[in-house]
Amino acid sequence: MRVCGWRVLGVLALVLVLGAALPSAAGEVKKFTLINVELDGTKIWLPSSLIVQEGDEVELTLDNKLTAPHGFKIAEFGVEVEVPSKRKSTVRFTASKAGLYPFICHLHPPHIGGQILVVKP
Ligand SMILES: [Cu+2]
Repeated sequence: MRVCGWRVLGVLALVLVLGAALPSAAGEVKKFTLINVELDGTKIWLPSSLIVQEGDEVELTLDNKLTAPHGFKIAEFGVEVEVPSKRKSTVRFTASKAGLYPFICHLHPPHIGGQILVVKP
């Protein structure tokens, strides 16, 4: 009985390892944290490129480290928020169609945005 128990544990451990190694499936919640920083006088949301699969739920935590409010907008997916200074905001949307879509700070056009690449599963 004892050996059998260890075998079960071994199989469970193998399943966990394989599960962690497999690529994530479409339709999962993909979570990212973006940080708003200033480099040489330019404000930037980092990371500036995100990649998800079509159909994914995407959750972005926007961490504004700066001393003024900044915006975050992805027009294609109806995302538009203002993040107060030194605060975090979380937005969630469905990446419903494949393509390359820009994100920007709609409060300050010179503020550097980025892009989200939505690929077919
Ligand atoms: Cu801004």
